[in-house]
Amino acid sequence: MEKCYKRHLVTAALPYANGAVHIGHLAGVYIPADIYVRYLRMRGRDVRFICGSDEHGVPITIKAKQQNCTPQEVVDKYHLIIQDSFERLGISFDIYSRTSSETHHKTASEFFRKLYDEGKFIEKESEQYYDEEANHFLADRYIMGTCPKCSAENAYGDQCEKCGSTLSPNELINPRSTLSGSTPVLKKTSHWYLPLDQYEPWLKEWILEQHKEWKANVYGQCKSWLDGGLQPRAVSRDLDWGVPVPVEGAEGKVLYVWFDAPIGYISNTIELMPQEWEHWWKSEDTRLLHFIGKDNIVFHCIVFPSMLKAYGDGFILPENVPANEFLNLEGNKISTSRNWAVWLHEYLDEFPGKEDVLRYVLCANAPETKDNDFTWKDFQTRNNSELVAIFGNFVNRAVVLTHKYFNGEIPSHLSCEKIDEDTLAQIPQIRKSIEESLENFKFREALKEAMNLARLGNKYLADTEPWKLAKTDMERVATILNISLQICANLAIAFEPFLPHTAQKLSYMLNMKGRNWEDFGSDSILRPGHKINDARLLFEKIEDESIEHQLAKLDASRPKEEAPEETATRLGSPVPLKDECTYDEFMKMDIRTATVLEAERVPKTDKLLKLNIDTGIDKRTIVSGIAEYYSPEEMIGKQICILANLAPRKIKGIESNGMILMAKEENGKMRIVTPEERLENGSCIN
Ligand code: B3M
Ligand code: ZN
Repeated sequence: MEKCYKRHLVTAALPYANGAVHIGHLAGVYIPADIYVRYLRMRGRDVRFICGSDEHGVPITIKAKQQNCTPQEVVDKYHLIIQDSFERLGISFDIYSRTSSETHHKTASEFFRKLYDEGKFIEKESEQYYDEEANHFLADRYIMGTCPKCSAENAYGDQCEKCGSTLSPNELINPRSTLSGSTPVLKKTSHWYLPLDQYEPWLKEWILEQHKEWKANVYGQCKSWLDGGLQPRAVSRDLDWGVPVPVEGAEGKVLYVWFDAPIGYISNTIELMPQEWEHWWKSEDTRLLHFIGKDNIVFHCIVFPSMLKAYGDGFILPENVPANEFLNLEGNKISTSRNWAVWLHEYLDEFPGKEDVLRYVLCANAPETKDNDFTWKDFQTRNNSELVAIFGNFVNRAVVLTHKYFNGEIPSHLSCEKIDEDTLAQIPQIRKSIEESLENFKFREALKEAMNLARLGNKYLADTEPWKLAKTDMERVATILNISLQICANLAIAFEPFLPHTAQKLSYMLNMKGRNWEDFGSDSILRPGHKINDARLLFEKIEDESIEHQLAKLDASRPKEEAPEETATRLGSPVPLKDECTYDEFMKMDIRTATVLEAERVPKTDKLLKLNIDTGIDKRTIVSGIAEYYSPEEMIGKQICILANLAPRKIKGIESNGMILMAKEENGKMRIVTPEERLENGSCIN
């Protein structure tokens, strides 16, 4: 932070209201942004933290079609889920609004109109795919086909989710409409374009010369876009959901979602501060920061700044755009459509009181410089061996011993030994490292440093062992506990940005009035004689069962097409062999024939069938992820092969006893394996 800014305007990417928020969003955007904002507030800075739902765009209209409801109903539903879950996690927005609001429609519409009136757009006719059966132009995701880059079959008109390439609909091989399934035809339509090429020299100077300090991933992406040469970009779409293009004769056209969404930052600021918003957006004294994920870099560093530049009128540009990479889940890319995700609202329901554990794990593991992986095992380990064993344990010992020996009153700091001085001297150093890391958007580092403070406390108690001195040297015990409690008080301050619920619990326990960053480093935050409250555990151990439950839940939607070996198949190379297994290991598996007696869909899932089968020895239930490939009717009466001695697992609340053997086709489709001719049920296969 070189320049001394008067105000800090911090935005976090507006989540699409076509689904809930998951851990990938949190680790990439909202947790770092919230830590940063809480830190700035503690430093006494004038900050506004702006966010809201992004409620336009094709994915929302598609979701509405799938769910047989209106786009408004879709966004109403998810806006509330998202808003509520952010609040429960303690993401401290000053405003969380939505782009379907009147203020936003007005702001976005006027923004477009000014650029239009000033001739900042070019109008171009082009040929776009049109679905003649549905009478609909096929914007972006309404069209699917084979990816020209990686040959994946279900690439969207704007992007291939398999290889990540940005596409335009005309590049797709064998395009088809997602509305009717028919082959679309090309039809002329006219749109407005922002001529990004005209802004290229200015962008090159502004980013490549003046913002060399941006994170390497951000700078690198910008450089590669700029080196590749910018093209005019359409800012309107043929669609009936969004902000209508405010131009005569533009019926049936709306602003492209990526044109209106970033204006949402402005509209939401207007809603928050109708009188003062211009000071915030149009003053060189404001520092504007956009927290986003890496897929949003081009829009925030190139498109939106060009829009603001085109608009003029004193709008400031972002001073930094700390974008993160992606978080994977158990080795696979998070996928909303395949339900391969940990959803925030579900987590909050299933782990009540553990908001900060998620904040901790996602920050400790944030994909700051490269993609990272979230695993439930790591979640458990970080909770049990870091939060519980280090932080929680230290605080608990300090508080319990104070009650035991001093009736809950802070004892005086009486003696002074080298270990006391050395320990206390480290606190201001830790503060300095945390500050430096936070100011450089190194949140993992910063959190590690904050944990070092807890480690310091733990080690101090272990080295001084006050419980052993209690019989002989109460003066020494007093000093040790005084110092330990000062460390606890410093912990409450240090963790406020990262784990606000914990910081609050801890300061309640210490009966601390406020948590003031300026006190951080002090050895006398708590005065002798000050009475503290009873000890309460800050963290609880997470048992294996709850991790297994989460893994089983994920298993029900384990990606069929995303496993690495399958990617290899699609690219034309064979699936690599798994590691060697011994004869004995194989013989442990009891594989048998069985017949399906009954089959039905598991309610509220797309992939699962519940099957009752006859194994020749018993009748049992198996839940299997085959609903995508077989209807219940098709399955009844089929002879199948099952792994009969697989440990039972609960899937969607149903106990599944065994697994159906399936073979995977080249295109990722699964087929059941059946014996060449019908056998007795229960025949052993080996
Ligand atoms: N809704 C995309 C996303 O969530 C988009 C961000 C808008 S920020 C102005 O990735
Ligand atoms: Zn592809």
